[in-house]
Amino acid sequence: MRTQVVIIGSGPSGLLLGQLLTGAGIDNVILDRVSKDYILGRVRAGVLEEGTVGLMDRAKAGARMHAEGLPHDGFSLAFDGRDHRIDLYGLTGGKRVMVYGQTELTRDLMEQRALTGAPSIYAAANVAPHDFDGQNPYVTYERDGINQRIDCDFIAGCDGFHGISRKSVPEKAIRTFEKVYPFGWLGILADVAPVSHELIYANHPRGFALCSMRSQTRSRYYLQCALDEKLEDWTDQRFWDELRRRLPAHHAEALVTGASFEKSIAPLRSFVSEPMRFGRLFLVGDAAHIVPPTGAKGLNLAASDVHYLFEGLLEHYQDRSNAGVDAYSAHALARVWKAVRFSWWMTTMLHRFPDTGDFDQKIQEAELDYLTHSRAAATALAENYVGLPF
Ligand code: FAS
Ligand code: PHB
Repeated sequence: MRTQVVIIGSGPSGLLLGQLLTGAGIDNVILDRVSKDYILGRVRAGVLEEGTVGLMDRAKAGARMHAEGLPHDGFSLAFDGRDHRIDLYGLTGGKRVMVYGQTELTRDLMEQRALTGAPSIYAAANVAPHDFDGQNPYVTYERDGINQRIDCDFIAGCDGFHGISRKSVPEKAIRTFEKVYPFGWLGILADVAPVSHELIYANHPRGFALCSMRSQTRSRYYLQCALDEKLEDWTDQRFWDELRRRLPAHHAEALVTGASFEKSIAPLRSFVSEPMRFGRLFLVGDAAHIVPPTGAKGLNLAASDVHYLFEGLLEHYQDRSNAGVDAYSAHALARVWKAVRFSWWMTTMLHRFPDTGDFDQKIQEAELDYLTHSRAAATALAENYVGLPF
């Protein structure tokens, strides 16, 4: 088989890139090692920046997002028993975010791709990129016990943090930066009305809590937890009791509880690998970088990587220019590092660290006090949260 671009990974990065390429008449094949259902069974992000919304529209996959997604003009910081609203819309001259689950975004992209007939191969084992430092790269994989090969012009490594693409790059050619946080997030999904119409990020002496949602009838909550916590130790009742303790009283009293249907613990890390291009292999999304979800940046960074790579590939095929693909890594990393900084800053400001001393605690309090009393400080937070320009 031969195609123009092989995309390894059928998560948001791979599917969004695939849709944009197909729409531009650039042939591509998506490979994933798991099934569609497995991918749709993962519960992850919930907040989309306007840039991501725009790319979904350009990929002709935005209809349900606009119909069912929830535009949000602000969110609240909760600490010392009170709420402090960050007016995203007012502070950024009319920008907002869209609350719409990654699972649904992925489903929409899968459905649109199926309509185009562009090939996606699931349950592809032992996927491996080859000869990407030359002019004739190719990808091999195994399906139903038969070894396959796809020759191509370019390979997009959209295979996430644990994927094969970054691991296929010679160690001396790549530099990584990492910070692992000493806690995780215990998240649940429950079909109960959200405690508030907007998100609440709570800083509490017992630990961070986040109140989010997927719709007016489906809530998504998170609690900061120790890394050695076990899911089986967290009954729904224990979760709800702990969440109430970490919220201001009026929210704790209003909290609607019920049976959870998803419960998971995710570790938090900041990770960046440089560069993001190796000859004809490009790393995209989580394959190249990871952020703690506190800033709601993971999925949105994947989208901006896709934007830069798609524009570069479009230029290569339509204008016979390699300027875009040559600039991909520098362009993507410039935006990645600003989002990594913002996600680190939000995480550091809102979580309790095991070694948080009195001085660190006073700095956290001063940061929150400054944010809620200075328009300039709140504007800086708001412009990062809605997403810096592509
Ligand atoms: P993904 O990891 O989504 O997709 C990679 C795909 O590649 C997968 O389908 C995988 O099966 C496939 N793959 C991997 N190895 C392969 C191989 N060798 N061969 C073939 N295929 C292979 N972001 C937020 O903004 N907010 C959040 O709240 C949030 N919560 C998260 C919770 C968890 C537990 C995790 C892991 C991430 C979370 N994220 C969050 C970040 C997340 O949303 C990612 O940014 C997003 O999934 C990135 O999409 P992709 O780059 O497509 O990678
Ligand atoms: C979510 O709804 O899953 C979500 C929202 C905002 C975040 C992280 C996760 O910062």
